[in-house]
This record gives sequence, C-alpha cells and structure tokens, in this order.
Amino acid sequence: MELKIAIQKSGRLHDGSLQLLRECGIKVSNGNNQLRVKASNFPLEVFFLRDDDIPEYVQDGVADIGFAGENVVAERNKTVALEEKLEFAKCRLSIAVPKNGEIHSVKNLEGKRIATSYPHLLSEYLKKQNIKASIHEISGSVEIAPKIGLADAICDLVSSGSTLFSNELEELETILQSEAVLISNKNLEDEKRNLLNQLLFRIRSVKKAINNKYVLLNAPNDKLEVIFKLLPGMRSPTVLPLAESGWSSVHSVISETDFWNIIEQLKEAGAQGILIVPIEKMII
Ligand code: PRT
Ligand code: ZN
Repeated sequence: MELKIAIQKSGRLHDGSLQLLRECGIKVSNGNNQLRVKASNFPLEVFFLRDDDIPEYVQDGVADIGFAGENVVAERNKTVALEEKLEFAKCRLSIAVPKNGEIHSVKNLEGKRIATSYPHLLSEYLKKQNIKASIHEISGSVEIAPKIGLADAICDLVSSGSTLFSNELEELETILQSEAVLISNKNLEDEKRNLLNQLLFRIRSVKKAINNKYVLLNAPNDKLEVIFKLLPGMRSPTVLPLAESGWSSVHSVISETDFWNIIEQLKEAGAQGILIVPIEKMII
C-alpha cells in the first residue's frame, strides 16, 4: 500500500514541496516531464499537478494527500482536512487600489469593479462587509487591470509587495493570510492514515529543527546561574568543564527568534565564544 501525494508540477510551491519531502528523508526525483514518480525509500507515490487542481484531486481520493497554498484550498472550497501548516510559500490575499485614487477605505469599494483570480474568497469577504461591487474574474496579470481601465481595484496575492509597488497600487485590506499546507482526503483508510501519521511526525520534526538552533557558549562558572535563566532550553542545558579552570561550556537548544532577543543579555551576563549551529532534525 502506498500513500499518494499531489504536489505542484512547477511554480512557486514545487521546490519547497520537494525540499520538504527530502528533508523528511524521502527520496524522490523532481518529476521532469513525468506525471508521477515513486519514492524509493518510503511508500509514497508523488503526482505532479497544477496547484489549482490539488484540492479537488484530494477531495475525490485520486490523491490521498497534497501540498497546496491555503489560498487555493480556501478558494476551491473543497471538502478536505487541513493536517499541517508547512511554513513556506507565505503570502497574503489583499485588496489593492491605485495610489492617490478615490478609494481610501473598504466602504469606497461600493459599486466598483474589482479584478481577481479569487472570486469566491472576494465575494465572501464583500458579503461580510455588506458591500456590493462587481467582480471581474481574470486568470493572470491581475495587477495591470486598473491601468488598462478594466477595474477600479484588484484582489491578488502579495508577498514582497514589489508587484503592487511597480504598478502604482497600494494595499487597502488583507483578506487572507496564506502558506503551504498539507491537506488530506477525509476518508483515508487506516493503513494510509498510519502512513500519513509517519509522514506528519517527520514533517513536525523538520519544522521544529528549522525553527530552533543549537547554541554553544563559554562562561565563567560564577555566571552560569544567570545564563541558565536566560536560556529556555529543551529541558536543562548541558554544562561541560573547559580545560581552563573556573570556566564551562554551555549547550542548549533555543528558538531563533528567542536567541536574537537574548543575545545582548547573554553577552552582558558574561557569555563568550557563542556558536549557533543548525539542527537537522528535532524529535521531542
Ligand atoms: O501552474 P500552476 O497553476 O500550478 O501555478 P500558478 O501559476 O497558479 O501558481 P504559482 O506557482 O504562481 O503560485 C503557487 C502558490 O504560491 C500560490 O497559490 C500561493 O499559495 C503561493 N505564493 C506565495 C504566491 C506568491 N507567494 C506570490 N507572490 N503566488 C503568487 N504570487 C504572485 C502574485 O499573484 C503577484 O503576481 O506574485 C506576485 C506578487 O508578488 P510580490 O512579491 O511582488 O508581492
Ligand atoms: Zn495555479
């Protein structure tokens, strides 16, 4: 028995999806000109598809699971289970309007024309805001719609904001935050559920490892108490004596964000020779 996973054939999700599988120790080739490939060391068959089709394939059971953008999952509105956020391909779906134009708030969208590839999410949002506007569905290059007179506003994905900037548009409102997610068919048989749980265990270990760093530092023994209080380690830090008497080496695991927040305090407390080392997998 094999678990069938759908991932994007090419585009912004493709590399991140394959990289995550590889970080989970699963060997797959990149699917050049192939619709599907089998992993060599895990019972997984990978289908390469257009991202927009992935929720439907998973709903219908053609694939058991899939990696897709939350934006696509929400827009397609299929019956699938959301298993895990994957922390790549982060973006947001926003309404944007011409700079220095006449639309300054969501209320000003009343009666206007909005171009988007996300008609379902946009109409749900407008309904909630009690605004009537006409939605023009277009499949690409949404950002040029105001300039060519096709629409007064757009609703599109934004990540760095540079596409909006170069088209003289500005964000008015974010209607959805998105990242790649793992979705699954709602009626997986037990054996497949079991395989999915094994995959999820690996994915969570990879995610924890990416977000955490292994920290090594040297400190005089009389400063150790203060330093321990600063380090929110996995359990308690490992302390090894240095060859120089009165000094120790302290090892701990800490989230990258926490680390940057406490680095100055660690130095003030007397820590020296601080090393930050990436962790490959983290099993807790
Ligand atoms: O061929 P296929 O249908 O599979 O791919 P596609 O062309 O429909 O999708 P693709 O590969 O462009 O995007 C796949 C997924 O990546 C999206 O569904 C999102 O979940 C995610 N993602 C993350 C993005 C972006 N960031 C993103 N910036 N998708 C698109 N964009 C586009 C956006 O539409 C706009 O044109 O990039 C532009 C804005 O980027 P910035 O950086 O200039 O703000
Ligand atoms: Zn697509």
